Amino acid sequence: MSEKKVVFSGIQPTGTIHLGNYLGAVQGWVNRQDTKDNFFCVVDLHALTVPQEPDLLRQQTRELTALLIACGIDPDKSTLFIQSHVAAHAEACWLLNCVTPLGWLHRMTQYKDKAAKQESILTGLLDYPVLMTGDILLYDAHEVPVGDDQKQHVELARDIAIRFNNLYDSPFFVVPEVVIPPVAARVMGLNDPAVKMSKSHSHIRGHAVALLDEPKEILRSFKKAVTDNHNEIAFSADPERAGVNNLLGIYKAITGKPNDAVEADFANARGYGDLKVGVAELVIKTLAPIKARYEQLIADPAELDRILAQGAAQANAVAAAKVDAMKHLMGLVVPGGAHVASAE
Ligand code: AQP
Repeated sequence: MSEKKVVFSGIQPTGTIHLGNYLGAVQGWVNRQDTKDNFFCVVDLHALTVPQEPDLLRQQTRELTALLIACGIDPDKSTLFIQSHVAAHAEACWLLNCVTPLGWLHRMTQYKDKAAKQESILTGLLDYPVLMTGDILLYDAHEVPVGDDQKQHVELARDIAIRFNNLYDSPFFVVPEVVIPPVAARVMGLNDPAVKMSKSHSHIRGHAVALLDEPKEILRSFKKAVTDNHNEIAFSADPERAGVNNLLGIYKAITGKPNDAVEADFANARGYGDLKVGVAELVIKTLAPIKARYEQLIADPAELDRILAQGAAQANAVAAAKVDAMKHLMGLVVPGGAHVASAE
């Protein structure tokens, strides 16, 4: 058996991923591929928790898969798959619903934020963290690398795992740890540095930098980034200076340099204009090879289908056995279930 720690992480196909998704999540996934046993999932079932246009969702799901590979996810090193291709995810969600107190879900801040923006709140939106818990627990993931915004959901997954173990069989589930990136855990909107950069705000011009944006568009978004009147290029925790802090944080996350080296790179800048152009040029240079590789992949649908089938088969081999064992513990008759009972 592999000694490597198991990692699970997911991303929603709700639009082209942006610099926040890339620096807060995907870049870390890519960098840990050789040292961990990774499951990376395009979580299309999660996307359904708010209304979607069916053809567009299908298209975005394929595009996101291609984009993840273009970013450096290697399907021969990591298991890359679409959530709805592995039926165990929906099944695990139902089973875990039946051990999760409703009050735990009402406390989730992302639910409260998203629900406040919906005219009619779907049950799935409230249940989103339970589906996510199933995603993680099915693979006995030790680590869940996510941006800061998902921390509360992983903590809930831990609580549900412990509750299930206490009710049925300890230690049936591995209790997962959240892994937050040391930098870029929360990339903020360029137009409003008080708000997290988000796919659902991408329609606001200048808010997000999508990974497939044209260089001209990227430069324009950075040039328009909201800053302040202090005219000092330095990291700061002052909310008034969040815009400059965000620009420096993006630069730091890409270069991997410490704070003083980042500030030194801008020591001769004539003002925020130079800072904005400097960060934009670095982002453009970083995204150019990703965009080129993406164009090749998306032009070859048969190869994408092959990769997706391979990922689904690998994920299914793990998840189907785990969900059968869950069913058995909870008192369900698993078809041909002697193998589950005899594995005890
Ligand atoms: N602004 C961000 N900074 C750092 N990390 C971020 N992530 C998202 N936004 C930022 C991380 O990206 C991963 C995938 O996120 P997701 O697509 O599954 O869902 P999300 O967190 O809801 O991302 P968005 O862009 O805000 O999407 P919408 O608008 O559709 O809800 C996660 O690890 C997340 O933490």
